[in-house]
Amino acid sequence: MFRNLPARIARSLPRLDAPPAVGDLRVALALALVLGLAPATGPARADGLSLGVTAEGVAHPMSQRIALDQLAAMPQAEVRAVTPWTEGEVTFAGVAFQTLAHSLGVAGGKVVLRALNAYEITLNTAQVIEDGGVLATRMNGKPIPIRDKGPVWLVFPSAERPDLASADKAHMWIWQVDEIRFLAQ
Ligand SMILES: Nc1nc2c(c(=O)[nH]1)N[C@H]1C(S)=C(S)[C@@H](COP(=O)(O)O)O[C@H]1N2
Ligand SMILES: [Mo]
Repeated sequence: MFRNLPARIARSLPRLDAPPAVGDLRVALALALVLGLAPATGPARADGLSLGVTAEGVAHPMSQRIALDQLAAMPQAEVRAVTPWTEGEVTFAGVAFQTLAHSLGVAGGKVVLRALNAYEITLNTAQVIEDGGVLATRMNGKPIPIRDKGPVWLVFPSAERPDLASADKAHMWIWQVDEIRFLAQ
């Protein structure tokens, strides 16, 4: 769907002369501007090059796929992590889960994360935020190949908080994330 993006952006960018009625609308428009996105037109398609983001039950529901380079254009966060799946201490960078949630006007409720391998799990949005979750797209400065659990991996600052990588938190480290769906709060 991104092949036609320039034309689609031109047709679909929010009107800047119309003041947003409510705060929710303002953040939704801000996100749309940051991402430069057109609304999704078809069913989400796993392609490993983009991330599906859906928000239901918010003032302005949305469902669209975000290209990885558009994710990289959003404010980036960095975490240092030690995990059972990596060697030594690694540095992850990407969009903080909190940044994405707040951009959409989502403050709580549940979130469903689905991976390229169809692994799906429902987490508590506030918990992911509190634990410092980051949607990592870079590991030690480099994009993460699918075979190394990329291109998007939900990670946590386990270097400073080893409990975040313990057995009872391991299920939160979803790799090969393909789709994030925020549910009604
Ligand atoms: N994409 C994806 N992420 C995933 C999983 C998975 O099957 N697919 N399993 C989760 C679970 S339940 C755990 S405990 C940890 C560790 O999985 P492992 O023990 O198979 O390495 O990864 C989590 N992230
Ligand atoms: Mo697990």
